[in-house]
Amino acid sequence: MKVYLINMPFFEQEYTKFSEKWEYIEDEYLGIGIVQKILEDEGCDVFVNKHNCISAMIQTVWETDPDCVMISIMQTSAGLTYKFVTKLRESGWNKNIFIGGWFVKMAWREILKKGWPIDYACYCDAEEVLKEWLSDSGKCIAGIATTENYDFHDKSGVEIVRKKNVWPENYSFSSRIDGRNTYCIETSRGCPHSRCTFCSQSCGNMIQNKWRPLPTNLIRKQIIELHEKYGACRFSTADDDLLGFESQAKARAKELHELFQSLPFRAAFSASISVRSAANGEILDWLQDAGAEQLCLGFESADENQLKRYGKQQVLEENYAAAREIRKRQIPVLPGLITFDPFATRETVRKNLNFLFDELEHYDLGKLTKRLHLLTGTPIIKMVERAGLLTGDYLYYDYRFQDEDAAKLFDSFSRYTNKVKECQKEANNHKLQHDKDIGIHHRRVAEKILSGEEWEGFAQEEISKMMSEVKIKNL
Ligand code: B12
Ligand code: SF4
Repeated sequence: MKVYLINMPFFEQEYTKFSEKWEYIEDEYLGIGIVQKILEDEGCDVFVNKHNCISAMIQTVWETDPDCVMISIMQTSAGLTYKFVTKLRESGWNKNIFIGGWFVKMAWREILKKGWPIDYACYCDAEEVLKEWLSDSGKCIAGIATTENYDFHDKSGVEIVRKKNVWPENYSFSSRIDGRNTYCIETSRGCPHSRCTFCSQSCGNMIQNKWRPLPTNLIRKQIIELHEKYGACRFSTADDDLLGFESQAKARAKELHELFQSLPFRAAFSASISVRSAANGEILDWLQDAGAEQLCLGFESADENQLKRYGKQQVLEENYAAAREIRKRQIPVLPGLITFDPFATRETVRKNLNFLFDELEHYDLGKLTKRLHLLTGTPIIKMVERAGLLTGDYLYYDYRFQDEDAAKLFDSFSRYTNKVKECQKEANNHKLQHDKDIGIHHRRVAEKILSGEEWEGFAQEEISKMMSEVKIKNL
């Protein structure tokens, strides 16, 4: 079978806006690489899309004439994919279109009900179903929905998929490209909590028992292979939660420590762990000693009500305890903090920014405008809808702020961000993205805005100071 494989391009992501892009996270896509590897192993001819424009993609589909166009879709590429498949059909192309990825996991019902001109929608991981589909594409397979067998999937598909999920027994390596600084690895799948109201894992988690570790011999194999093939020594784990359930997080940290220590070279890695695990100093010590150089932590809020709204597992005190332990060890951290949501008030924003500035000494510009993104299929959408604040549709939901003051604050932070962004970019060009002397100016302006006083003149002065500091630091 000839397949044209598309990782659908998407609009600008938050990570890359300013200084927040984590050095360890490169835009590497394990999922689509796994799809490619499975297809190739099964003897398919795979053409990987290189365009980021719809007309060029359509032209290439006609030129390569595949039996099937396969597309990986994220929420951020949903609108573009809809346009693409519609236009591809309008151009007269009538062979199979097969879609998958996180947006499909979350929105396959809407996709089929709205009559997207596609043939197959995979709402689980490719390892679980793709081989079976390749051997008989006419079969009804739990995990791959079509318009014809919609009712079966709607009624029992998800449950069957979860029960028959055998990852990591069917673990598949991903196709890779040469020349990265950091390579992604998996050490587990799923999330033991799976209940945050804004997160895809709360509905799209198909992993049995929510979280499953990869045996350490396979992690080791992954690392060694990437080292031998590409010289990789830096790894970024794609796990939602590196350590899993609270009851065994410490044991897993120890196990990973042993594994990294046993490598014939010094490896460094980044990972996401739960706030609860990070509040445990012993766990942090194991990880740091193993080579963890950056941690991603979902604090999400320093406001009790907001934290509850988000359905986080931890309580406020745990956020503070984790911040303390992290600071003590000077571990670079990428804090998840969703400051603005439809129900935020000035007080919510103040608490969140104070937490960021005081507890984490983190002054990243991107954080000032961090707002909740509504992912299709997540529980928080119902809450926003009930409050009459929901706008947009399943392709891209949006919302209004309930509190006028919060709306004004968001507008002021956005305006400040626009004013200062060229200066921040200049700082980034000189590798000053994490420089606290530069960042502190953002803090000052943020505090001025929060105080309700006139801030624009003050911001201008701070920007000028920042500019001269960037120049001086660069001499
Ligand atoms: C690493 C990561 C990133 C990296 C790489 C992104 C990527 N697409 O791989 C970076 C930093 C670039 C990133 C950015 C963003 N991310 Co991100 N990211 C992740 C993370 C933590 C791991 C991704 C991963 O490697 N998973 C493991 C692989 C094996 O799974 P997979 O990619 O889903 O692929 C499997 C299946 O989906 C399926 N599949 C995928 N494509 C196809 C296609 C076909 C035809 C078939 C049959 C099957 C199939 O089979 C694959 C193999 O098992 C996930 C959480 C997670 N656990 O997945 C969030 C996650 C994917 N990210 C998310 C979000 C929201 C974002 C951003 C929008 C954040 C932002 N606001 O800027 C951007 C968008 C960028 C984009 N469009 O890709 C959401 C997606 C929500 C959604 N419903 O679409 C997730 C699920 C987090 C969450 N829990 O909500 N992210
Ligand atoms: S935000 Fe993190 S903890 Fe919450 S459900 Fe998603 S992956 Fe799990």
